[in-house]
Amino acid sequence: MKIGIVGLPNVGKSTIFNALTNAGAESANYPFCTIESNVGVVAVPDERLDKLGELYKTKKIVPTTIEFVDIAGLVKGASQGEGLGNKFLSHIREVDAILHVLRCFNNDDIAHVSGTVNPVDDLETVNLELILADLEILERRLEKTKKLARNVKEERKNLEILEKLVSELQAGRFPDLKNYSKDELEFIKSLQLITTKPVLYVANVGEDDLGEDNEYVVNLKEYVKDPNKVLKISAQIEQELSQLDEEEMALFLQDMGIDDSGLKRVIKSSYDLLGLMSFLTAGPDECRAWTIKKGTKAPEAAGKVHSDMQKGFIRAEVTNYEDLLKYGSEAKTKELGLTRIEGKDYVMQDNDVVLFRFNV
Ligand SMILES: Nc1nc2c(ncn2[C@@H]2O[C@H](COP(=O)(O)OP(=O)(O)OP(=O)(O)O)[C@@H](O)[C@H]2O)c(=O)[nH]1
Ligand SMILES: [Mg+2]
Repeated sequence: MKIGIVGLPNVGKSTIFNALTNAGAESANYPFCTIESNVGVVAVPDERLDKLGELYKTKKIVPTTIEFVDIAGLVKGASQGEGLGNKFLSHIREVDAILHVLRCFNNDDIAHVSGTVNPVDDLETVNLELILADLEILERRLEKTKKLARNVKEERKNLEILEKLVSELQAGRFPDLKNYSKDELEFIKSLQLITTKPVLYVANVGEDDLGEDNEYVVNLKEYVKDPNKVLKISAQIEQELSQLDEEEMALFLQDMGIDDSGLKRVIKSSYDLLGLMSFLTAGPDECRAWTIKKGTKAPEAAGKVHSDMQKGFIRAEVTNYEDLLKYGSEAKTKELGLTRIEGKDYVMQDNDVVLFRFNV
């Protein structure tokens, strides 16, 4: 999974990126500090893997990973070349989801490009630039497709979709994906439009504002409407947290009255937003987590592990992680009838520890 970070300059994108990835990207108190994009990969923290590792005396633990891409700041008029322009958006065309960072902290020492802190205005500014950048791409594609559509039937369908997308963007809003069929969505995905990707708005608040929502966050949540799409984080605190070991982190979080680090919350929200889950494989050689879409059936999940396992899929032997932990071994859960044999129509569930049987 890949996640791209967007926002105005100097709002804390690189600070959050660093806190999440420990990648040490440059972050400083001036706009356009980031010019070239930064890429960092993080392991998705999963305590189940550590527990399984102990149980199986595993040689290797392999968490699933997420890649974050931190890019330059967008400003009003970027599509006309203002600031650093918008060409750098190409670095996030391939991502699965967008983190849109909004400044929700007061600090006179940190310059705001428009002079006042107003996350709703900022959100509209950046979203408009994303819309304009996608329109640029669509208009070029539209020209090409119009020519092709004269002879190719398939392209006539695409032309219709392109026109519908353009009209939504021209009206100043992100395309509503509910209005498109599954086939149409497939084509839309291939266009790599930023405005059709799921977005998580990150409210970057001051260190004292993690408890109750400050006025900026209240306004932002009201504007965005769906509270699940707004995640409150203090970039500065996350930066400090990322320097601590696990024990110190737990104490620090307790002191601050928060449950989880920003990384864990970003990951959890992104999984929810994208409809993802992970299943586990476990054994003495390796304990590993695998990311799949919710609703994935066993053979397709097996294909994540190895394409042969999907091709030659016979069955899945599934044990619930909690059961495995409680009874201490697969032999015991088998004896108790808690390890189930599932066929090709089985839909993978949370906490499944799986052994795929296959034949090639
Ligand atoms: N007080 C405070 N300062 C912050 C916070 N987050 C970021 N900053 C500061 O704001 C400045 C800009 O942060 P960056 O992370 O470089 O911002 P950016 O969005 O990557 O900026 P560009 O790369 O220029 O687009 C730095 O001096 C940070 O230390 C925060 O939560 N609180
Ligand atoms: Mg930056």
